[in-house]
Amino acid sequence: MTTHATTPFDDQKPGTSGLRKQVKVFQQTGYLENFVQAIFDCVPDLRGGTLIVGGDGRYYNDTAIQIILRMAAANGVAKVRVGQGGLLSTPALSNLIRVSNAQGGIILSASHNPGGPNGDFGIKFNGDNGGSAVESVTQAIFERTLEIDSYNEISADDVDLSALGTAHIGDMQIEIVDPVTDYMALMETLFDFDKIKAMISGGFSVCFDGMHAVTGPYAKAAFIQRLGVPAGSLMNVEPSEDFGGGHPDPNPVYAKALFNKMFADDAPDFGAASDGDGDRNIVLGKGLYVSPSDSLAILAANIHLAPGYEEGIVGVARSMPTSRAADLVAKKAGVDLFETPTGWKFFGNLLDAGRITLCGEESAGASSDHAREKDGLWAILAWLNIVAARGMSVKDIVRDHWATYGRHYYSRHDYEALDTAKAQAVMSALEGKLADLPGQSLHGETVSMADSFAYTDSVDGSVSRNQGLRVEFESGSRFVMRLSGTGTVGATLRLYLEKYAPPGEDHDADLQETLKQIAAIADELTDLKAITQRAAPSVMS
Ligand code: VG1
Ligand code: CO
Repeated sequence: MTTHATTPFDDQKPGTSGLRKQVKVFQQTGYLENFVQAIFDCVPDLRGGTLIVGGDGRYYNDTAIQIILRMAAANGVAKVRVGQGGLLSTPALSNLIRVSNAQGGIILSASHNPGGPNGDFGIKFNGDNGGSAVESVTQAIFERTLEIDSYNEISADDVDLSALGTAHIGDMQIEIVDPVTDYMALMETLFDFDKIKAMISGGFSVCFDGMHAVTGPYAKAAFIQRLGVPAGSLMNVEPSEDFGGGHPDPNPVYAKALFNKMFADDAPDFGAASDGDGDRNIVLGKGLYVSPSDSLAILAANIHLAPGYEEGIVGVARSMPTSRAADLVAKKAGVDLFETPTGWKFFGNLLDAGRITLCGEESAGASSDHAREKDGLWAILAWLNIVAARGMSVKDIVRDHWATYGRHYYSRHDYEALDTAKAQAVMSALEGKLADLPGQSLHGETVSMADSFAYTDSVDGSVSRNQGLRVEFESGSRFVMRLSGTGTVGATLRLYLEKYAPPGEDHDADLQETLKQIAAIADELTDLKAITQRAAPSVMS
């Protein structure tokens, strides 16, 4: 074993989803190693234990895995299970931790951020429950990165990850596993594949966009091999190091090809896409995009139609900025609704404690107690199972949901790559006004509540503050503003807009038009456009 020097870095506080930086930053001597050594130092159970490693296949995935393998061997890990070709989707890795009784896993991904030598890279540690490490662990890892000045590594040749099998570095065993098998076995226990298959062979057409990212192999196994979807119905299902030069974020801008297809005259019955690491999903019907917040609510209202959820749900959780559509479903079902800060890690404790069955975020992530990560393909299969069980189109299911519960018009406006100081100035402008807002009337809307969201974990009692600014109105409308924790260039400001139309009211109005007034109030209170010098958001989803 050799010990190498590493320079501690003081700027690598991980964000919502692990440490994400530009590839160039990760390529600095000792940078990745610093973070990885901090993981081994802070999670002593890994010594003598099992570790799962894999990533979304982006540029630097292979290099990083070889480094991690040599460091794992030097730090006394007994066994590493790694996905063939270095690939593992985030939900599949989460599952593999659980089925392997591993002590943790390292996910190499920057999710929806672009890849390639000039793109982004990321690393995240998940604990033995399969979920993102809790804040106390991520904080300990971060603090450790600031103090260590060396890391351990065994010198060894690169391990061939291209074929299934076993290898060794020192005393450590490396098992190269198929990334798809265990995941598909889990899906088989949850959904009625035969029913979905019968619907597809009856002429129901499906289109899936893998965005050149990690879900390609999973989609081929599920859609082509298991469900009989024609191969030509799948787009971009070969993973590539730079995601085909694209941005693997399934939104109307970056998944434009899919959107165009689903809004064309000859649109398939069902369209879906997943992001870089396979944890997010979007679902579209003919001429309709299902808002992720609505998707969570509709899953909550219908998931009992899938065999794995026959007994119904025990509770639902959503991130704070996610629309309150799911709240109404939980209320009607008589189960608890939890509102957590943005970022999947906050769902873990609730899932482990058996308090919730489903959880989701407005950013196109949903999942259930089958995993401890959001799970893109799971959500897509859940939708297909529901469509098959109800015998209704996606559009009719959505419209029926609105007719029953009302519609939450909802949109997120992202202002990307802002000057950090300006983005902070916008947040401060609003924060300074919060206390005086209640009771004020703005453009005919009266403020009922305004605060900086703080969350108390009902399982372990931990408190997370400053999780976004929210302004609610008596009409039931609201807006939320927060800074992204996953961007790597400057700052990204997210403005979340929501307006509720109860059952019986118009549910067909233009989305952005409906939300215009709330957006204008947000702008007026923050001077957003004047401070950032941006006339319009970078992305509206
Ligand atoms: C974004 C989303 C958040 C999600 C996070 C990680 O975070 O808003 O809902 O949990 O990405 O998703 P932020 O801090 O940039 O708003 V993923 O698919 O990148 O694991
Ligand atoms: Co992701």
